[in-house]
Amino acid sequence: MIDEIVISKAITETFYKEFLDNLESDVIICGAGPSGLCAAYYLGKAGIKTVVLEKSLRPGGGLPGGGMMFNKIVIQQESKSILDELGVKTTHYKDNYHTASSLETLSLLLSKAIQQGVGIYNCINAEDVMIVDEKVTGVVINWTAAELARLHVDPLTMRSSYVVDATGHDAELAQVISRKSGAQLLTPTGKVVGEKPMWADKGERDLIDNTKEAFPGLYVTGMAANAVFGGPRMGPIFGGMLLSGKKVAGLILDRLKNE
Ligand code: 48F
Repeated sequence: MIDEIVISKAITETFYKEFLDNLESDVIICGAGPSGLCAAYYLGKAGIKTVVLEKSLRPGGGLPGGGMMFNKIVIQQESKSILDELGVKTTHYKDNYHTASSLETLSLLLSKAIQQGVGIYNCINAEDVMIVDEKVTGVVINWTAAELARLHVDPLTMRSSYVVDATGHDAELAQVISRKSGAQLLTPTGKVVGEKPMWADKGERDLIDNTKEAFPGLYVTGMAANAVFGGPRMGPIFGGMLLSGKKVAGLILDRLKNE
């Protein structure tokens, strides 16, 4: 016999046990697009307690849509080893270009990150950061549903040693910091510089340089990195997103090791 209340208890108890444990972690990554998930996979693999917050129902950001809903992505040779490691099938197209299924890439990034022990929460919006003594110490969270319905509901908080802004083009966490009175980002202007027009080659190269700390305790990866430090957009070439995620994981690992 199947009891409806047992089902309800199983879901809520299992969720909250894990959620309570994840209220404090080493790294919180905001945004489950390709860069955020790739960072999560490498941090999880290194044994770092990592949490990913995704405001949408469906993780993946711009990944499943490929290019204009043709659900393929292009990656360059330099990033192919990441997809190889995840077990994603790639096809050589020509020269430096390989293709892959955007859906296979998403499903393997997501499942491998979860298998490395990363706690991934969809439907949760990181609406703000906590800043204590001039350093980001965590995020302010609420259900996306509360935001969508414009409900006046006070948020909760999650604490971590480092926070990663992987929120894509809008660089939501860096933006929210730059709106705080007196806060200066580690950019040439002290503010979000803003994304530049499409230029795939430069965008992909700048992205790696721009993947770094943007405010004490806050790192930026993926499109958020180019938005914050002023690199071009690059369209549906995803190698840079993966390399950026891997780089930010490495930078944070070094910081954690040296503490
Ligand atoms: O936009 P998104 O895929 O970011 P990305 O990892 O990758 C960019 C590419 O998809 C593409 C591109 C390729 O060349 O340029 O655009 O930089 O994923 C960002 C994710 O963050 C979520 C959002 O729903 C998406 O899934 N997100 C955005 N703001 C928040 C958030 C927030 N405040 N809290 C939680 N999740």
